Amino acid sequence: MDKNLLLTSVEMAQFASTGFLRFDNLVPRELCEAAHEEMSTGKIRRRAPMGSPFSESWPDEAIGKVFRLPKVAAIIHSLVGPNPRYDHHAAHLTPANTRKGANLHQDAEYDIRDLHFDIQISFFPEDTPLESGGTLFVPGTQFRRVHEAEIKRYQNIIGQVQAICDAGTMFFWHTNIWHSARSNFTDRDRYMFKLRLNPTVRQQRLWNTDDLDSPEVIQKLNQKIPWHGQRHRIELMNRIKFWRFLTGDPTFDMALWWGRVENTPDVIVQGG
Ligand SMILES: O=C(O)CCC(=O)C(=O)O
Ligand SMILES: [Fe+2]
Repeated sequence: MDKNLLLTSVEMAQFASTGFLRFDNLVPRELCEAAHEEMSTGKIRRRAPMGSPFSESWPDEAIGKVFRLPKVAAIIHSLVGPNPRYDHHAAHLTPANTRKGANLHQDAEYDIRDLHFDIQISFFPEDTPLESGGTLFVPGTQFRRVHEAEIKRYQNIIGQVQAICDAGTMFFWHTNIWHSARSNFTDRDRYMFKLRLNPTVRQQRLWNTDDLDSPEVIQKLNQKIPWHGQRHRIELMNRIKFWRFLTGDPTFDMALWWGRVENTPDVIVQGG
C-alpha cells in the first residue's frame, strides 16, 4: 500500500466530524462508462457470499476494477483496513422523471456497535447534476441512531450536502449517516452504486498518521456543523471518543470535555 495514497489524519478527522468524505473524479471516465453499462444491464451479480473477503468479488468486471484503483483501495484501507469483508452492494436506480418525496433515513439502526464501524461507498458512474437527484447527506449525523425512516419528516436540514458531481466521484461514509435519494427530474436514469464493507482488523491508525499532530486535526475535530447548534458540545464528546478509538489514545481530549465527566473522585476526606 502506497502510504502517499492513504488518507491523512486531517482527512480522518474530517470523517470523524462529518461522517463522510467526498472525492471527485476518482474513477476515469472510460471505466465509469464500463461500470455504468454493467449496472444498467444488470450484470453486477454477487460473486462471493456476504461476509466473504472483498478481494474475491468481481475479478473480471469493470466494477471490480473501480474498487481496485490504487487510490480507492487506499481510502478503503484507511477506513476499514486490509482484507475487508464484502457485506452487500446495490446499483441504486432512480429512474428518469421520478419524484422521491420524503426519503431521509439511516441504513443501520440495528448496528449496535458503539465505535467499530462499517463503511458504505457511493459511486456515481455518470455526471450527476442537481436535477438528477444524487444522494443527499446530512453531515454530523452518524452518532445519532434513530428509527430508520422516522426522520423522513425532516426536510431541508441546514448544512445538508447533495451529491452534485462529475462521473467518477465517490463518497465514503459511516453507515449511520442520515441520507436520502432525491428526485430525478431528468430524462435519464440515475445510478448510484453502493457497496458496504466490514473491517476484519481493529480500526486503529490505518491511515497515514504522519500529520497526526498537525493543528489542523484539532480544527477539523472542533468544526461546527450548522444543525448541531448547542448540541455541538455532546457531538464534540462523540468525536473525541471516536478519535480515541481511531488513534488508540484513551487520554485524548479537547478542552476538558471528557476530563470533566470522567472526574468522579472517590477520595473520602477523613473527618468530613
Ligand atoms: O439512491 C440513492 O441515492 C440513495 C439510496 C440509499 O438510500 C442507499 O444507498 O442506502
Ligand atoms: Fe439508504
